[in-house]
Amino acid sequence: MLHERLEAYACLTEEALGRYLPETDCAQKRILKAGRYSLLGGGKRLRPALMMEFYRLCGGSPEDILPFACALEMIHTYSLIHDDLPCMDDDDLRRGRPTSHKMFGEAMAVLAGDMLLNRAFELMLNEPCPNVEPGNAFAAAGLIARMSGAFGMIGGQVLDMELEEKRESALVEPMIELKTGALFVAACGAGCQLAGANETLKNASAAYARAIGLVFQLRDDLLDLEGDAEKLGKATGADARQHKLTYVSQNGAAHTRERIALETKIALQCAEQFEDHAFLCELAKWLAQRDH
Ligand code: GRG
Repeated sequence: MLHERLEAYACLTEEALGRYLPETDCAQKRILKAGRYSLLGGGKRLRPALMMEFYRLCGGSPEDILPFACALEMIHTYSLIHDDLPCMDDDDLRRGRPTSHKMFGEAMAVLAGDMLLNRAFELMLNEPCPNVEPGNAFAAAGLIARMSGAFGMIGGQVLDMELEEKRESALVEPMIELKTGALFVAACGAGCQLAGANETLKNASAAYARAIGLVFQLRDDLLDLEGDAEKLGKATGADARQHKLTYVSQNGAAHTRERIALETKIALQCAEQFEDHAFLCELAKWLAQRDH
């Protein structure tokens, strides 16, 4: 059931992403080509799936909120393009293909990321969502904006840079919570908010998101250590090569697995606050042992 529903959400998302960023015959078409290359080039589409699932659990039909689900995927994709740049992680491969700057050059990759970020906000503001109350749409866009910025994903990237300089192990968990966790909080929280869910459900979704965000990143760290580069679509061993301070380098693989198990248990408890929680539970368990 998990993989069928993930696939259904991914299909909905991909069809809409193609529509929301069409190839257009204009003088500046190179930027659209670069944006589409990264946006439509694979990816698990986890954040849109989470947003649509929480919206469904709170009483809505997933396709009602495609502009928001696609906006979040655009923000996620922009962060990956920028994260791969020579001035950041300097990676050659992403989702099994050359990174944006390898394909289009560094300047165009910076612009492609910026363009996707702007298009995301344009979608949330301009694309009609007739079954969503405007107040809920504003609040969801506000949450997504905050979780993408200095108190969310970008803040996490800054902590990651601070970590490289200061090597303060106390920064590792806050860095993960922001850099990786914040977009999961945005996905789950926006799904609930767009449906007008009550505070109890919104809090449960935030706690679930926090737990799976940690599980996701710890699993990512383990995969970098011992995963299969072909399945992952990117090189492994980067953290060790760059002497990065990560949860795994700090605590070891065995303790990391124990922490993953603990956070998965927390995620399952949070999921149980929703009536039809099978997908959320299966997703949390899969994230704890994924191989890509
Ligand atoms: C603004 C210059 C500038 C940079 C932004 C914020 C940022 C740089 C980077 C953060 C991006 C990042 C690598 C976050 C870590 C989370 C992570 C492991 C993302 C990969 O997510 P998946 O596995 O990717 O869901 P797919 O390819 O499946 O979509």
